[in-house]
Amino acid sequence: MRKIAFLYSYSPIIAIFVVKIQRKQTMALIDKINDLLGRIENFNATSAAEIEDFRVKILGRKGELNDILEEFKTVPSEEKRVLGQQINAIKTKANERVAALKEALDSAPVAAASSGDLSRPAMTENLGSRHPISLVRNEICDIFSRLGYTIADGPEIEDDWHVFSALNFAPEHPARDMQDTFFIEKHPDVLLRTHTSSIQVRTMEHQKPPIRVICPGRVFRNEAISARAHCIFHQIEGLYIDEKVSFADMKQSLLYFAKEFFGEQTQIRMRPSYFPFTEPSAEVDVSCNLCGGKGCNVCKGTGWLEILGCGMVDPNVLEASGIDSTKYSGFAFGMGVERIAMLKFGVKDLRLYFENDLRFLGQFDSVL
Ligand code: 2NL
Repeated sequence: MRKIAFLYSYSPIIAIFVVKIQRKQTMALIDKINDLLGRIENFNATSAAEIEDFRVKILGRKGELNDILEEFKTVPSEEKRVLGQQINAIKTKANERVAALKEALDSAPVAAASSGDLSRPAMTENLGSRHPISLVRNEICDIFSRLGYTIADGPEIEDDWHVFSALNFAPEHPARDMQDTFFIEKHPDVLLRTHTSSIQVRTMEHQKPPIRVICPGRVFRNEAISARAHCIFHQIEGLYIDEKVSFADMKQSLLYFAKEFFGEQTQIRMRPSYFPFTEPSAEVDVSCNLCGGKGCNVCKGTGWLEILGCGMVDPNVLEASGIDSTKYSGFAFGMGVERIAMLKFGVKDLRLYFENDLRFLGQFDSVL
């Protein structure tokens, strides 16, 4: 170019020629600038890799913008100002476009995922939380594990023997009625267990004392669904059989459980009750830890909350499962997990446990 300038200073004809060539070069550069501007404005990308390719191709060291700057050096000085401004504007536009596309991509990781882009930022994981019924069941099982109980499991579809007959239910007991129990295909010997005692019967049939088992599980009763009742719910039962197991052993074990679960200040009281499978039987209440025993709307002014039923295993039940009732004695207890979880968490309507509303379920994991 210096050579041309040199010639140009010597010959007016050559000078006109040179000016014409320069004009043509400038026009070509203006076309290039406009073309690049159009491509920057229309550029779109669905992946970070595409954006980076675009950035290198336009703004990189060997990119199109540097080519244009190289050509810009030959532009006559009177046109440099306007063209220079345009080139600067392109650079800004290109940088802005890259930033805007990156931003859009970061805020739409799902779209990036569907494009299979491995360089996309990780999507935030929703970790979920444990169900309140599982939390309470696990804590109750843990407490009894510390007393030497092992966890036992059994079938949800049962027969009459393991749910009723072995447990000393009279042949005409109302629990056996179709109104209360779900029978499968109306068969009198295929039914859904109404309590987890059937697991304990199976344990007694297969194990010799000493027996210490805790039996958590789902149970089924033919009941209308309401705030206080459901046809499917969760129970935990426990059984302890050995020589010379006494009512006092039961009382101390259940007091230990109440203090571990509800707090050291908790007291218990026992009221006489009746179950076909235990004699004597009792209901256990814990002191209300909301009002400290003074009486509030949760304990309905009594200062006490009912949490479980228990009793000394009826000798008929031991004998039915092949255990010598003259040598061994034992106690058993049962509680509803939904009810305990309602007391622990202040849940007012049992149906919430079954609706799987994430706003409800997300509240419990950190509590225990
Ligand atoms: C309650 C009361 C109870 C039992 C369950 C039991 C099991 C066997 C033998 C004797 Cl194999 N008893 N279980 C005993 C007393 C009470 O449950 O209110 N449950 C929700």
